[in-house]
Parts: sequence; C-alpha cells; structure tokens
Amino acid sequence: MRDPGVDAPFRLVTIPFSHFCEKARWALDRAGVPYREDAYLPLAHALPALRAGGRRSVPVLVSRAGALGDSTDIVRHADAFVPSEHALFPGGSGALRAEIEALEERFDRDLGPATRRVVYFHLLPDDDGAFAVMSRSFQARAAAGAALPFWFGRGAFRAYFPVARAIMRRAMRIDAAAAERSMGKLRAVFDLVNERLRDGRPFLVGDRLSAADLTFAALAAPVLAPEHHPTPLPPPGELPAGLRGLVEALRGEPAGAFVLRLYRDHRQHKAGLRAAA
Ligand SMILES: N[C@@H](CCC(=O)N[C@@H](CS)C(=O)NCC(=O)O)C(=O)O
Repeated sequence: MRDPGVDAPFRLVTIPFSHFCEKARWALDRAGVPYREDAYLPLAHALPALRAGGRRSVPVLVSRAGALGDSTDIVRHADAFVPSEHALFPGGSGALRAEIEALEERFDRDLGPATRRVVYFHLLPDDDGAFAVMSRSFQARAAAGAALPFWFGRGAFRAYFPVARAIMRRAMRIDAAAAERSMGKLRAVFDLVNERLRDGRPFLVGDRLSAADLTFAALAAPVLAPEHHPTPLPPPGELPAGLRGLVEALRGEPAGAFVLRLYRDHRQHKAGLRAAA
C-alpha cells in the first residue's frame, strides 16, 4: 500500500466516491506518486478545494509548486513520473496523441456528468441505500490512508446526509427529465466506444493503456460497478432495481466488459510503474 503519511509531497482533495477524483487517483497510483488524500463530503468539499488553490470542484492536487484543479491536468502531471513507454499521453504532437486528447475531452464533457446524474437519480431516493454507499466509500479510502473530516463519524454523517442529498439534487438538477437527457449522452458515448472496440482491439487508441482508456473507465464506472474499484459500488443484485437493470445491460456490451477488464488488469498497481520500472 502506498505511504499516505503527512510528509507526502502531494495532497489530493477529493469527494471519495467522485469519478473525476477516481480518474486523478488512478493516474497518481499508477505513477507511484506519493500523496495524501483529504476526503470530503459533497458541499463540504468546496471551501477546502478553494483554499487548496483550485476551483470549487474536486479533485485538486496540491504540491509545493502549486495547485492543479482539474482531473485532466492531474493525469498529465502524473504522467511526468512514469517512463515514456508507460505514459498515458504519448510524447510529441502526433495523430495518436490528438486522438487520445479528443476522446478524453468527449468523455469529460459528456460521459462524466451523464453517469453522475443517472446514478444519483437511481440511488438518492433510497435514503438508507445511498447513505450506505457513500459511507462505505469513505471507509474504503480511510482504510487506504485517506484523512477524513474531523467530524466524520457515523452519527454526524447520518445527520448531515439528508441536507447534502437535497442540495445535491438541486445543484446537479437530478430529476427524471434531466436523467433521461443524460441517458441519451451516455448511450451515444457507449455506442462510440462499442464501435471502436468492434475490431477486437485491446485499447481505444494504439497498443497500450492511454488517458482515453483510463478516463472512459473511471467515468463509466458508476454505471458498471467494477469489482476492483477502490470505492466499489455494491454488486448489481444489491442496487436499486432501475440501476441494477442498467448496470447489467451495460456490462453485457463490449464497452462495459472493457471497463471491467481495465479495472481488473490495470487498476491494481500497488507500487506504481515508477517503482516497478
Ligand atoms: N472538469 C473537472 C470536473 C470535476 C467535477 O465535476 N467534480 C465534481 C465531483 S464529481 C465536483 O466537484 N462537483 C461539485 C462542484 O462543482 O461544486 C475535472 O475534470 O476535474
């Protein structure tokens, strides 16, 4: 397990179950960059994110050199720590790199907000279930060394949860009409990825894992519940019926199977590529 000590040169401000945070975390873990995760609840994250030098959103990566407040910038930064043959962005300005950047951008813009809204739409009505999922993600990150808010205890989080839930619903426009629009965007991105994978290629671009693969997997994970995720959703059988049906259907598509494979085969680097190289 990585050393999450207070002396770690990097600090990552997160909401532990956020998929944009997972995207950044995956790139950092893979690169073997030592960081301490500071995990916050939605809404409670905004002030620490701003104070850290980012915007209101997480992830924010803080180092002595400054702050990076966007997951794509963090992935690029992590890439500087890995040998070039393992880089998520190939060097130079070739066609391969442009293709990876275009896909990453599309996933960030369309897929990330869509999966978030669709999952919250299904999960939030079940007060106890939603609380259990979020609470478990904090515990999973704490077990991996993350620092939790000082007031994080079962009682305090439970009391705060309905307030957070109501504000999340309003801030992210989580209602049936918006969820339906998001399903359309999700569908279009899955169609694009299914089409790309149709020829049996192992990765979306080129012959090794790239930022396009990692971004697709991290941002699609909330609708696929990969077993090897560091803050896993419950298995499909324990999810609300609407979400269970969606997870099962998407897992049956090439794009869904691809994400489960990436999590199984590429998310478990304990020591990081830098140490392994
Ligand atoms: N473009 C940003 C998006 C990050 C993002 O949407 N983060 C969400 C959590 S999944 C967030 O912090 N939302 C709360 C807010 O914006 O106040 C990135 O790639 O880092």
